[in-house]
Amino acid sequence: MKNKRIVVFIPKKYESYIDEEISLVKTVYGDLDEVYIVRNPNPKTYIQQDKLEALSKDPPSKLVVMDILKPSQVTNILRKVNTEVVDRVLLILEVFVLHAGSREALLQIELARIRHTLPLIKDLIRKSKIGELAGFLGPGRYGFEKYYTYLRKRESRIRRELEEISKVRKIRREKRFREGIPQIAISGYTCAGKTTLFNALTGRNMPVGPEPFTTLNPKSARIYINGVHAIVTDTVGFIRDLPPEIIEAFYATLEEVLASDIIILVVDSSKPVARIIGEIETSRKIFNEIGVQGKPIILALNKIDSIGKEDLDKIVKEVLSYYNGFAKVVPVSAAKNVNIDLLKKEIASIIKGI
Ligand SMILES: Nc1nc2c(ncn2[C@@H]2O[C@H](COP(=O)(O)OP(=O)(O)OP(=O)(O)O)[C@@H](O)[C@H]2O)c(=O)[nH]1
Ligand SMILES: [Mg+2]
Repeated sequence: MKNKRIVVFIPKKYESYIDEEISLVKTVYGDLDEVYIVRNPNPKTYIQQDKLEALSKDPPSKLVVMDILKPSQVTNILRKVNTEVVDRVLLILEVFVLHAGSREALLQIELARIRHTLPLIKDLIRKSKIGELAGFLGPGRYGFEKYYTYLRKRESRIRRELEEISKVRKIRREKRFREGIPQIAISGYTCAGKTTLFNALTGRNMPVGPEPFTTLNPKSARIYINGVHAIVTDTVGFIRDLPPEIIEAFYATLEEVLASDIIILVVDSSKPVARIIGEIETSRKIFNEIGVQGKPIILALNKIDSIGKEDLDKIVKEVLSYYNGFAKVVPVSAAKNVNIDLLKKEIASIIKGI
C-alpha cells in the first residue's frame, strides 16, 4: 500500500554517522526510497541544481534534508519542487512527537516547531512582497501574513503555559530539597541505555527501546541504597548537533539535570571508541550550555555485556586520556544487571561526601 516516496539528503559531514541519521528518518517515515550524500551544499538551494531539476519533474512526497536549512533555501527548493521539505530540526521534532507522553512535551515540541517555522514564513512574505514567488507559492502573501500572526500568538500562549508547568516542577523540586534528599540525574546520548539503567536502579519498568528518543518526559523515583535516600531522574537523550531551538524547548527537561546533585552520564560502550568519546564530548558540551558546573559526574560505561575485556580496557584508557575529571568511571550492563551494585556503592559514597 506504499504510495509515498521519501527522498533523503545527508551532508557529507555526517557520512560516518550515516546509520544514526538514517535511523532517525526511518523512525518517522519507515522505509526510505532514495538516500543521497551532499558533498557541497548549494548556498541557494542546498541540493544541487541538476538533482532539483530531476525532482521537479517527479516530485517525491517528502524531501528530507539532514542538515539545518536556511529559510531562503527552503523557499528556493519549494519554488522548484512541489513537495514537503523537512530538515533535520523538523525531523527530530517529529521523532519527539512520536514519543511525547505529556502535555508539557507536546507544548515544547510545538514551540520549537513554531520558532523554526517563523523565519521561513517571514522569508515567504518578503519574497511575495517583491513578487519573487511564482507557481503554487505565488498567490499566498495574505495567507502567509495571517499564518505569521497566528503563530506569534500561539507562541506566547505556549510560553505562558510552559512557565506554569515549570513553576509546579520547581515547587516539587524545592520540596525535595527541603527534605534534604539528594537528586541524581541520569543523562547522556540517546539509546545509551539511560532508562534501562533507571529501571535497574529503581526497580521500575519504564519503556526502553532501540529507536532514538524513547524517553521524552523526565521520570523520577526514590531509591534507598547503602543507607542513603536519593531521587533518581531519567532524562531526554542528547544527539550530535542538537539544534539550539530544541535545546531551549527542552530546557524544562534539562532543568532536572541542572538541579541535580550528581549526574550519571551513560554511554554505550559497544560503539567504536571514537564515537564513545564523541558522545561524551557532545554531552559535556550540552552540560556547559545549560550551565552545569562543579557537579560530580559518574561515567557509566554501559552495555559491557556486548564487548570483550580488552575492548573495555582500551575504552577506559582512551576515555581517561580524553578527560579525567569524572568522579568515577563504572563499567556496567544495565540490561544484564552487571556492576549495578558497584554503581550504587559509588553513588552512596559520593552522597555521603556531599
Ligand atoms: N546489550 C545491551 N543492551 C542494552 C543495555 N542497556 C540498554 N540496552 C539496549 O539499548 C537500547 C536503548 O535502551 P534505552 O534504555 O531505551 O536507552 P535510552 O538511553 O533511555 O534511550 P532514549 O530514551 O531513546 O534516549 C535498548 O534496546 C536496550 O535494550 C545493556 O546493558 N546491554
Ligand atoms: Mg530512555
